[in-house]
Amino acid sequence: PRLEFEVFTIFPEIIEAFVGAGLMAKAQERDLVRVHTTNFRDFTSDKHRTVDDTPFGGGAGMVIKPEPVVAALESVEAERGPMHRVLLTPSGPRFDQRAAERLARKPRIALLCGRYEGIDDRVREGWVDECLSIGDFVLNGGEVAAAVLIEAVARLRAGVLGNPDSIAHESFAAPEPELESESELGPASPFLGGQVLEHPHYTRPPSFRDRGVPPVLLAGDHGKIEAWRRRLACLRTWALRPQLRPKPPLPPELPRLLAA
Ligand code: 6GU
Repeated sequence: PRLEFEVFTIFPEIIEAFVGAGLMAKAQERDLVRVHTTNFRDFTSDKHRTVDDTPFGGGAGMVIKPEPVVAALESVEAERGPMHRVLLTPSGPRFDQRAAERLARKPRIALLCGRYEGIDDRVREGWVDECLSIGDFVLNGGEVAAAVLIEAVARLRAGVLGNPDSIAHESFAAPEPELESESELGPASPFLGGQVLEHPHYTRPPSFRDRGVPPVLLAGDHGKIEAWRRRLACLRTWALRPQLRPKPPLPPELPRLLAA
């Protein structure tokens, strides 16, 4: 089953450059993913193709007018079918791995990218299924956030990732049907939401500018290597992601995971 994104923006070239390279380009060539872009400006009716206007009530900045946004949505849905409609806005709930997994189960996703002070809020009120933000910082527009979301969601679909082998054996649990298993943040761990950071990785040379590699990785005992990796994943998550720490009562398997 193919995954389709419909991106609505006044800068389609940002999205097209992003999906035109690397694994996103490959996934599109193989027709695992399709990304369409629609320019709000093509749905204006004045000579200057105006998409924005000053805010009612005054204040700084400009607001994207509702008419071209809704006209663009309705046109694309009439042509290519209904979509799960996502508005990218810094005021939305945080986009995280759980949201990526949820969106990876949708067949068609619309991403609405604001610019300026945002899109007239009546669009959100009447024509949007959910809002999402990629973090507590301000971007000039939603295009980079859309690229982040597309990459995080598309790589969960079967076949999109470069080498599924390298991920499958790192996962602590069986993958969901049609979803690739995860590496950096995986399911099934004692941490909140099952999310755990990946263990450290090293490759040749075994000594680089006086810095060695943990000896257990060079000794060839794969049982010990797996135990070390699980321990380091737990330690890293505990130390670097305090918000993912399990709340008491601690899961009984934790002491064993952290034992040397
Ligand atoms: Cl989704 N949009 C914008 N403009 N800024 C953001 C964001 C989104 N997420 C974090 N900052």
